[in-house]
Amino acid sequence: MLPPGQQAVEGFPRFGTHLHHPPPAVPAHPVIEIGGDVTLAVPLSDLARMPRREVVADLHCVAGWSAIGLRWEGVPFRIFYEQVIAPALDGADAIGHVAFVGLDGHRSVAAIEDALGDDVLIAENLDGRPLDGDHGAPARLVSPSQYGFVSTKHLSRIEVHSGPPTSASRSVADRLLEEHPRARVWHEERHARLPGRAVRTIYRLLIPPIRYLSARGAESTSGR
Ligand SMILES: Nc1nc2c(c(=O)[nH]1)N[C@H]1C(S)=C(S)[C@@H](COP(=O)(O)O)O[C@H]1N2
Ligand SMILES: [Mo]
Repeated sequence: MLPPGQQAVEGFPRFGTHLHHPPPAVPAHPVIEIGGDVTLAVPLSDLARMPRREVVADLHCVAGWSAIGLRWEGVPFRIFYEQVIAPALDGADAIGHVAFVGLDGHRSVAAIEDALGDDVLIAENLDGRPLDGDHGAPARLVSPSQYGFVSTKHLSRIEVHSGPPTSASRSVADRLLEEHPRARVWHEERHARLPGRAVRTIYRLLIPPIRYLSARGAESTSGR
């Protein structure tokens, strides 16, 4: 069963706000920087020593397509938070939000209760293979209960904040299309200021052109 307003797609297309831009180059020694209320640099190779798990889940883009049955493997974000981030916090302020930033500048924000959900992973493998450039090499966030824009690919920076996240976008269009702060797929929380149902039709029309542009910027067009 799919969340309201979603349609299954064949395979797993590369899709994103990057449109035709090729995937960013993977650094020789990738690091996840931690910023906001703590400053740390965690080599990605450290993940190999942490508890890991597999999550089989669908990925739901806010535009209305869903890729079915993806098998992700990596470190649960909750474990990463508890073992790496929390010990470095001074404990004075409760963390309310987490921002996930990619090598290409993509930035998503999740409430701490959503980021610490059971199914949220820092994934390094998809369907038994290391992530390719299309789907977020060398590591990406996967938060299957939230719309795809939360699942930042090419993860390079995580920020933890006690205060509310600041939004730079101030134009009328930006405010109208402001992302929902929870973005839960089963609640159809597509946008902060518009009911989810209201944007279904217009988004559906945007799927083919975005998919076409994203595939043109892709490293491989082989799909899964
Ligand atoms: N770094 C980065 N992560 C990103 C995006 C992006 O443009 N850049 N797009 C997001 C959106 S809108 C969606 S739906 C999913 C799509 O994941 P896929 O390209 O692996 O299909 O990635 C998300 N993560
Ligand atoms: Mo998306």
